[in-house]
Amino acid sequence: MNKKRLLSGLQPSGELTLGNYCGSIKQFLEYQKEYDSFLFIPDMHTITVPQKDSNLIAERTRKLAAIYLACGLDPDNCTFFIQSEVPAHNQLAWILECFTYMGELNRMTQFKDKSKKYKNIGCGLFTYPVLMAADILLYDTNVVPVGLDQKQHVELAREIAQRMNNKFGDIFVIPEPIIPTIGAKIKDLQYPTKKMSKSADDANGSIFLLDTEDEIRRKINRAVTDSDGKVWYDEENKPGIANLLTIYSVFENIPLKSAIERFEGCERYGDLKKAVADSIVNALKPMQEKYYDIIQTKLVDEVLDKGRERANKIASEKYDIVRKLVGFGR
Ligand code: AQP
Repeated sequence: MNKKRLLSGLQPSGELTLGNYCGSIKQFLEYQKEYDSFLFIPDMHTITVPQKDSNLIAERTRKLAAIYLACGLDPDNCTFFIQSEVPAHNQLAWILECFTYMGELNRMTQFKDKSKKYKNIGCGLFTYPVLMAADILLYDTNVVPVGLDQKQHVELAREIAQRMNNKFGDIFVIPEPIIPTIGAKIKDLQYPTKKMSKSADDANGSIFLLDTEDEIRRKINRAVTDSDGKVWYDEENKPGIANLLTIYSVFENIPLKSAIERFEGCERYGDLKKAVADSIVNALKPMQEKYYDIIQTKLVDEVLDKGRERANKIASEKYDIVRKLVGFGR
């Protein structure tokens, strides 16, 4: 029996963070055997906001693929590829744009949030949810594992797919988002009401997957908490502590409830911070060792070349169907 398809990606817009691990990679690891998984690197999405150094995009793309492999994602189960190497993404995005309403894009909260950060906003930032819809729909994707911030974009992809199906017949599979039960929104360690991001202004707020042990311990020690002095889970009134407990539960692989019970009655934030740092270091160390081996070899390029072939074949066939249905060609 053919496996159902999964598609997801991480942008090479900075160094990957714990948030990306908890919201995405952890889920890919869980699902890679069950689904025919397409894990792509959406480099075209990365230029929707200004990049300080464009040379870094290609470098981060290779690093990202090496991290996927080092985390245990298996090229026999997953197709890894780079978005800009598959032209059908662009081609389909244009058609989908013509079937998407301005009002729908105006409602996207990521656009509202990100556009506040920059002076001159490129049109790509406004329309990129449509490119994301093309990314998903080209592969007859059944499920899209994402963190909470991306759920709205998957819902838009569903909406566009339904609209096109109603007009042209069943062209697209309607995708479902999968949101992790814990870790769907890891917060910034310095501003614990904001999400942890690759491109945050203050690097002390984000733990990067390739941070050294000292850096990890230092950042967790400095994490902003509160003056109450008691460890318990209260997202609204104690966001810093709630975030640390969440990170702990993800990296210990235990339910949040068990993490909370483990620290019941604890009155020293230092104890919690030490346990969280230990847990992250233990989980990341083996991955980092593998990463530094893999990045020296040709494996990354071999895997990306093979992925490009497969992705191009599937995506160009789907684009060809849609292109004809909307009336293009002779
Ligand atoms: N803090 C987070 N907690 C849980 N999940 C997160 N994700 C991102 N941050 C968190 C999930 O990671 C996936 C990849 O996201 P992306 O690379 O496409 O871009 P993003 O969501 O914009 O991620 P960043 O890290 O915040 O990047 P920048 O700073 O460049 O904008 C998605 O599934 C996302 O939900």
